[in-house]
Amino acid sequence: MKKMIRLLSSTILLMLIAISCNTSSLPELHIFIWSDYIKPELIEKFKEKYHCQVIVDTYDSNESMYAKLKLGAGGYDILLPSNYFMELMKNQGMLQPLAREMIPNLKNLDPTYTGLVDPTFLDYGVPYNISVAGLAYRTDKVKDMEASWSIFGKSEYRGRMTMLNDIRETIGAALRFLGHSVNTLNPKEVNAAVDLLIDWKKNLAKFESEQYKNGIANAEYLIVHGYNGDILQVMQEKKDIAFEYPKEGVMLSMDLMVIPKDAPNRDLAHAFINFLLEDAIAAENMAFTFFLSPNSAAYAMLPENLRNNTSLFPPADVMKKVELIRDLGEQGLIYNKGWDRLKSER
Ligand code: SPD
Repeated sequence: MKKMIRLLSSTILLMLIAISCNTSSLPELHIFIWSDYIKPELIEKFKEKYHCQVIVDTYDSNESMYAKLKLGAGGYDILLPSNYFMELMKNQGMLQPLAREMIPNLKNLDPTYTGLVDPTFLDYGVPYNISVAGLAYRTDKVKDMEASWSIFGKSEYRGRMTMLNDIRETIGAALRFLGHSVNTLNPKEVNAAVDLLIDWKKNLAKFESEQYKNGIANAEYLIVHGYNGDILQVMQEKKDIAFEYPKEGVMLSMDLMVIPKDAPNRDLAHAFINFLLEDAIAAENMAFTFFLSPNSAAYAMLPENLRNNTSLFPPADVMKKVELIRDLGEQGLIYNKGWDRLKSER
């Protein structure tokens, strides 16, 4: 019996080595992307179609992705910064221009959304998803919900609420509440927003951008500031959760697929971008991530419940009050300083 087990284990070991030898000769695509942001089966489809390996690393904020790259992490072929980080990275020479002729599916993009950014932007990045952050709450526990950023000022929910660990989104929420632009460069306005957040912080469990999904699913948190697609993902499993766009207005950001300057596999990176822009692939991905991919050709392929979903496609009255978060250059450092002040406050 022992002999049999030993024989079996060495056969398994040999099989594993054979598999790793086979795959190690395949070309590799390294992607660095937000968590829960791509359907895993699509990665498998891409691997089969292009006979390659795909290695996926994830991050939970633009800031952490950027810091990791600045600390020397390299070897990535695809990154997914939001528009305002893409601009910063482009200006710092961290990205390479795209070979548009290698991405014929660019024709599928929806001009309603691509038109939100300067056209020269699209020389370096291809819009992947649009996200709009808002408020999610437990309908079984919160009976007096008001679709207002001021909800975080309510001590009644102390310790059961979270806001995003995202500098521009969170300071932006307070700016909108105070009636200012999310792109203001007026230090007084930014400071007033930070003061307000310091006040709200007393009621928050934490600033967090990933675990809040589980937290609201299991009712550890009752009200969370979250990205619309992330919340919609949770709502598929839990029926006692609703999503609202605060009445004072919301921020929109566009995450774009970009290729770093030193990408080891530029051709495969272009193939990957083109693959994700295929209408059926984009529709399948949207039905998994619940984020809006600005791909007009894909909309008709979405399941009925998503085609008319206002959390996915913000309605006209919300779009009227939406502001795109923009890169503010050096002057934007007032937001980072404000954020440090907020974080250091007890
Ligand atoms: N779970 C991934 C969510 C990513 C959404 N986009 C982030 C935009 C930041 N402003």
